[in-house]
Amino acid sequence: MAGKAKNIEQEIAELRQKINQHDYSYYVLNSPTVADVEYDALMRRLKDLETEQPELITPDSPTQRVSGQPSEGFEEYFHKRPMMSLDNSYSVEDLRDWARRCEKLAEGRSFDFVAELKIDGLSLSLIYENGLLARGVTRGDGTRGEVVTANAKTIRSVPLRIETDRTEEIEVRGEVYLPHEAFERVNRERAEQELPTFANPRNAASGAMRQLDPQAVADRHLDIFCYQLLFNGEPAFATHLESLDWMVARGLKVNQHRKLCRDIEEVIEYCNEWDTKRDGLNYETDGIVIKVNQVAIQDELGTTAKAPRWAIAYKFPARQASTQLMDVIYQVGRTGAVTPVAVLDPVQLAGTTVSRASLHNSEEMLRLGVKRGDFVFIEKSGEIIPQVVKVITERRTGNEIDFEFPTHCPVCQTSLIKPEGEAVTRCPNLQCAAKLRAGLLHFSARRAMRIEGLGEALVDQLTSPRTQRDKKGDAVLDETGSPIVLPPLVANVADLYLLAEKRDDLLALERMGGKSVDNLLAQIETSKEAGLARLIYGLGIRHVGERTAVILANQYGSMESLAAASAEELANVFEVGAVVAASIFDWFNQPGNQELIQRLKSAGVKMETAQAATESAPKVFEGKTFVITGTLPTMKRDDAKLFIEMRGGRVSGSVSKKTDFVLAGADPGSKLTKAEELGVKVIDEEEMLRLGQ
Ligand code: 1X8
Repeated sequence: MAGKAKNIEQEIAELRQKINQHDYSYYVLNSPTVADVEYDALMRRLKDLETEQPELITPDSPTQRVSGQPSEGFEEYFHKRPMMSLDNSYSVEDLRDWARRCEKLAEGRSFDFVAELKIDGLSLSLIYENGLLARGVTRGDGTRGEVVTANAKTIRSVPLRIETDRTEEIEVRGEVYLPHEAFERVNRERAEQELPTFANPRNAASGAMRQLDPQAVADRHLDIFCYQLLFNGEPAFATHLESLDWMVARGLKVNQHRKLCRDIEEVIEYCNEWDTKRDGLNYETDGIVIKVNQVAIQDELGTTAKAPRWAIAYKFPARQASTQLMDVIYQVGRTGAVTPVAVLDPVQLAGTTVSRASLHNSEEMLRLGVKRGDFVFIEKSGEIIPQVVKVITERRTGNEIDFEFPTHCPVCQTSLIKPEGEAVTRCPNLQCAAKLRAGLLHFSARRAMRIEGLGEALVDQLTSPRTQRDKKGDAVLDETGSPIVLPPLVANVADLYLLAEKRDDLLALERMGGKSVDNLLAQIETSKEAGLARLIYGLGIRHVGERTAVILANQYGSMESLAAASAEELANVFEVGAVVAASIFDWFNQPGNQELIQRLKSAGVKMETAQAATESAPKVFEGKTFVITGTLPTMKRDDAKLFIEMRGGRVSGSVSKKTDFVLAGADPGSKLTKAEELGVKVIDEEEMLRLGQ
């Protein structure tokens, strides 16, 4: 028995080492060394062993990155050395002045500057005790921060242990940020769930760090760049560059862009270089941080109450502009959400003319306090659409007029609703034309049915009433002399599939030549094969994003079974919660939606997945319990589980006398041993597939 325990300990140690190595390659070096499936298998094996022997779990085990229950609040922590902010400079003259002050205070001793990118995120202090990550602390007010260790651990580039013989407390400070693609994903998902979107990556990152649920933080995919190293609260080495090198060597993530500069002119050159180069990065940088490299000189220069004198932030020229807010229009989205959009006096900003900016929702309008006629600052950062960031109250004349957020839908005049505690105002009318337009655009989007010829201008025409015209293009009049008005060509997504019969009507639309019509009709035809997941997503059911759509398609195999599912059944689907389940159930039970599905089906839109055949498979595993262990040769564990469940079987996590089959792959865990001890039948993937025929 002692021998076995020793083996498990050793295997656990090896697994952790491998996983840490892969994490480092992937998250710090950005160069993966292993396929996802292999990585998942290592992680699963480690989790299995740790479940079996929980006493072997250590706080630095890779399984502990997302652990613990949501907490009630954060503890306070006093920083050993204040976490100061930096003084800002906005011109090269500011920089030269600063350099002169440094030289004066250095009293003739020579020193260098180090220039690094200033990351637009939030500061975090990581405290290691005996090499182990003991605490993650926010900056707070600079003196006192909040302990957010569980959240810090979800950042995959943060090592949970540093290899070192040092016995002092090691403190690493850095900037937590959200890469652009993570930011865009977070906002896309929030929009889908109708939560307010974040104005910029910094807000999204700091919002995440203050979450009480570590799982929610992990989902946001934060990252960090480390920039300062302290041993027992004191600068670690004689120069800043040595600190950076030490951190790099210990596997901490340090931004690769930095420059040792002999004088301030070199620094200025570097600042100018990055003002344009910054667009190519996948994270936001808002300037350059310049530090005196030699710690002895830093000490000589000292600090003011707020900031060190030995460092300064050069801020890139703001991509901000001021302009006048002429009006606010209210756009109604696919789900009926009403979004206020500022109409601006057009202004040049970072190379484009901006005439619209988002105001997000009614609460944001209140926060900004905008009035019609106000001069406002607008800002554009990275790829993000322009935002109104501030009202210039100094420029008010007294003639500005308050906005009243509409009480009725600007398109269909239905009374709007704003549920208590939600930021979003919504039009509840199911037939609202604005929703139809937005719904058609969503249905045809690239991620859904991919009908690319169906742009906004065309959707507007397709959903508007038309005037009947004769061959010459003149309006046809009725006997009273009024033009004859025809109903819109498209009243729902199923009508798109009738357009092939209405070529002439399409040709009569503006900017629709024979070629555009042919292209459009070809794309509509092809979209029939988009597949069940894209179709489910394209229907625009509230809370059903792309990922949920894929899960539902895999689980149900056909639109018919999905439409027949009860809310309770839906809520039991892996990763589909009660709110999402209720929303799906409601959608299928709203008047007209079942009919819509029938019409899509008659039009020939594909409504089954490839595996749907298995849906009708005989329930050959009825009443049988399976346990899966190890890595299967071709199937993912979830797929094998689905295969079994679709045939009426059940998959359990642990082997007992009641288990009928253990499905074993490569590197099976202790479950296989247990099965053999209990005499449970062990099968491989091939045999399972055969039995399931
Ligand atoms: C803040 C930041 C620093 C650095 C980068 N980004 C920041 N936001 C850096 O040193 N490379 S230093 C700093 C601070 O001291 N408040």
